[in-house]
Amino acid sequence: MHLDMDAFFAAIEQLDNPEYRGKPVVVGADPQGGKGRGVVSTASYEARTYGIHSALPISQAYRLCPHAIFVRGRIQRYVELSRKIIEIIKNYSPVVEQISIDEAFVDISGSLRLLGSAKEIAVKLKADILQQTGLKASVGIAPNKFIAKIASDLEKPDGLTICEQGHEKAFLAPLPIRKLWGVGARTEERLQKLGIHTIGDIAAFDVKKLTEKLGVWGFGLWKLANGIDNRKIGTQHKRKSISEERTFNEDVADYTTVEKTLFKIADELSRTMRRKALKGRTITLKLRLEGFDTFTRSKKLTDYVQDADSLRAVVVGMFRQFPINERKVRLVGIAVSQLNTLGGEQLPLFENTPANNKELEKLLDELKQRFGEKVIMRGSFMKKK
Ligand code: TTP
Ligand code: MG
Repeated sequence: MHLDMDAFFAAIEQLDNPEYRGKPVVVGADPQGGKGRGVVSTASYEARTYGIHSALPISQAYRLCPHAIFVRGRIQRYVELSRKIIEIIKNYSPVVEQISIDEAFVDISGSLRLLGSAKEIAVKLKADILQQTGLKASVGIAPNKFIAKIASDLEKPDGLTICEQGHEKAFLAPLPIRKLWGVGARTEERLQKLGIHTIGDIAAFDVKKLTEKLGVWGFGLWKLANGIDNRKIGTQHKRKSISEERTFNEDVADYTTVEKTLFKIADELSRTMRRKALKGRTITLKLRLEGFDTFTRSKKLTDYVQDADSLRAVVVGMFRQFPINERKVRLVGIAVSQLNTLGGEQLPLFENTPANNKELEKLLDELKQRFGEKVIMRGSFMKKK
């Protein structure tokens, strides 16, 4: 079973603010009367009828529907409900693999004798979630993960879609290739040139020819299209990355400002990582330049890191090397991936990492926790009066 909540952030806003119900709600950056610069996190289904969707620039969302209710996210509340939903799911099976804030795979094959058919389980689970949280979920049930995930999306919102064993190929055949994992606009175009429009077209395509055209990846696609996916549902799925980004109010031409912002983000990210006892080995710089061109640069380190100094050094290094050609910067962000929980860490052997720094960061965390964010800050963040 794959379960995915409907318009998750927006549905929670409608839940907590009854006056928003039945209306277009857009969760995301501040639209600032159409001049806002961030993006849409998600939109209620009412707002989607205007063409608003996740990742759309907020200014465009404003243009499409200026009378929508625009709200900033309240991530803590969303996490709280996400946890509650996972707990409810665990009443139906202990094998739950959460894959994002609002979706999870559930292996219900061991629950059938106790709880009834797959469909009965899904109906009860959806009703439980609605009753205990006031939120609606869409569920897909299939013989494997890949099809279950596709199925949960087909009848959204409040959907329940089942693909019976033995019907995998027939179920997939009429669907557009976009539904296949990893097929974006570019691949879609390449496949269409080969006369491929549906998943059924891929399944029927000569596998050798497809592999010639697309490489091993073509073989992967062909297998999925034929309903073959043997991945198990893993319970202790780890979070893959942690990130923070900032959209500037105006495109920034002064790169010192950009670097300072990177410092700030590194500081915050490092604090979050300490709070969650995480460290990471791959550091990614995200850069969006004027005109919305977006780039990422990653670096894999030899050691797992968590401290702000390391994050800063790596991202600023990548930023300085980036062929920016005097273009202005719209957004910067940092992501840390290849995460690991703390303990048993390999300390760098040949680098000079002052133990003092760790102590300092710990102290800063404690101060901020006790006296608030602004009680102490690095000199480089201070504004000249
Ligand atoms: P999704 O499940 O992709 O979207 P959704 O739950 O809002 O809508 P639906 O599933 O009914 O199509 O993502 C879950 C939440 O994650 C979403 O409510 C907000 C957040 N999110 C973002 O912040 N940015 C994004 O680009 C996406 C896709 C999601
Ligand atoms: Mg969802």
